[in-house]
Amino acid sequence: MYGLVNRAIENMIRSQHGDDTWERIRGRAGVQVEMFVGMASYPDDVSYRLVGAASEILGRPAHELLEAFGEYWTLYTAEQGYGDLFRKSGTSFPGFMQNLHSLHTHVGRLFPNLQPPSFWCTEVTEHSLRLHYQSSRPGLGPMVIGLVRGLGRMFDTDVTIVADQTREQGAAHDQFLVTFAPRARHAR
Ligand code: 1MF
Repeated sequence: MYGLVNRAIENMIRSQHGDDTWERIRGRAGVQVEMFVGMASYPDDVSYRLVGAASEILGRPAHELLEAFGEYWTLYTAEQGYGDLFRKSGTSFPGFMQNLHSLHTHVGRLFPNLQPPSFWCTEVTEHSLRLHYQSSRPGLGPMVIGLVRGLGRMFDTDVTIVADQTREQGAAHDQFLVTFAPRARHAR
């Protein structure tokens, strides 16, 4: 995975738990790299080991950390110069969701080592949709829940997301039921 992902993991841990905890997690994960380069490719294993070690040291299940990381990723990348990418990919939450695939096609054209997952939507109504997620990487469904929640925050939209079918349970790919409503503005 691109170093940008590992850098985001590192930043999240450093900002929430401090530098010492990060060093312990990095050590437990057996990661020798002291500074991740955003545009360099690292084996996926590095990211999985970091999440596993963080889970042990922080005493939180990996799925919880992945979910938190998904939410962090949307904020982090928007802040790290990918804000334009987000703005070009949609002006509303449901619009963005339906553009996730073209966003990855676009990023994949710029960065040839990207192994982007596929996202597509079915059963779209005014307030709900079914999100399909297919990835070459196992176990990252919880991260998608966080990513979608992060997008909800970005678009001031209340979002509920529930995993409906999962690869762990034998489905061909993960599916989520997403309901959403623009957040009511406070009158004043
Ligand atoms: O293969 C990869 O390295 C990879 C890295 C990040 C593939 C996908 C992603 C993004 N994706 C992470 C979960 C992957 C799960 C999986 O593989 O099954 C999050 C996708 C996403 C979902 C909802 C909303 C927003 C999302 O991401 C937006 C995004 C996607 C990619 C980038 C930035 C924002 C990106 C940009 C530059 C990259 C790598 C990824 O590489 C760099 C970095 C710095 C300099 C040059 C290239």
